[in-house]
Amino acid sequence: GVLAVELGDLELANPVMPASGCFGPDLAALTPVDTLGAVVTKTVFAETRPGNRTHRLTEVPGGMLNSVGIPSGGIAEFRRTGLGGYAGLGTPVVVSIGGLSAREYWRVADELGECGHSAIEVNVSCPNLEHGGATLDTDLRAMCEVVSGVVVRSAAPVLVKLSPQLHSIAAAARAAEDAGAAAVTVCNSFPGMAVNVERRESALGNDTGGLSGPAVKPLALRLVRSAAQAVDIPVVGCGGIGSATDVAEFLVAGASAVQVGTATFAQPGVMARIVEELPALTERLGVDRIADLVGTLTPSD
Ligand code: RRO
Repeated sequence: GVLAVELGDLELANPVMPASGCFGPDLAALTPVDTLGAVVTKTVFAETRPGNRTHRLTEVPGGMLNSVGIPSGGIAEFRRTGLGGYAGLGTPVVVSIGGLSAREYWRVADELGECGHSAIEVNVSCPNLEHGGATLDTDLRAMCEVVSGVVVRSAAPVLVKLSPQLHSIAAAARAAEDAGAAAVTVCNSFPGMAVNVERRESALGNDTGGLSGPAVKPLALRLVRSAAQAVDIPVVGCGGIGSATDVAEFLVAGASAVQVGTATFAQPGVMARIVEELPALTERLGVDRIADLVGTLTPSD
């Protein structure tokens, strides 16, 4: 079809999927999920985790801050509940996995086994989970160890979700490619915070959080461009996407597919609407297939 895209061996009916953590089974029940290119689960850990204290979300101008802290029921429950409730929705499922050490990531991959999922997305970039003061992907050797270990354990393609605040997104994307990643997702939320001046407190229970939404879109676009120029594997764009035009911008900048996160909080139907609007936009932009837009950015006159 006009909207079909490829992420390596993974074929998607269209380029639109939710960002990890932004689309639980509850929202899925209210949405025509089979219209999406894929669904992406909340990051799954090996064991149960409670997540951070409350005040996990706060609105800021142009976006949202979160300090959710990856509550997880653990991989055993995730399997028991049919991919955490995402199985059987008629849409490819991408399972986001996390850990505090390489062994933990590998255990999740081992126990996931072949569970009917279409891909794994390795989360090496949660801003609310610091591996010794930074996200895991700031240490490219540690990241590669994690990713290559997941790749050998997975029959399904492995995506790697990267941070926005790296010294070089190009170097990190190349490292993920060398470790066997089928695609990189660029990018996770940006480190941020909001201050309540009356109370002399952070607006978030955990003090700092991850910034997402329209405020980060130009930053994410640039990172997508840099990553796409650096690697031969596809890039999945993520950061402030809320319309069909935004999707086209990310594809032109070099993304082969996109993730929608923050926009789904205010507009649960936003992804379905974007998918509906994409054929007309594709036609208006003068290409036969939406995939023909990927990486077509030219220098302005
Ligand atoms: O759960 C979270 O706090 C969280 C995660 Br795992 C992530 O990868 N990105 C984010 O903004 N929040």
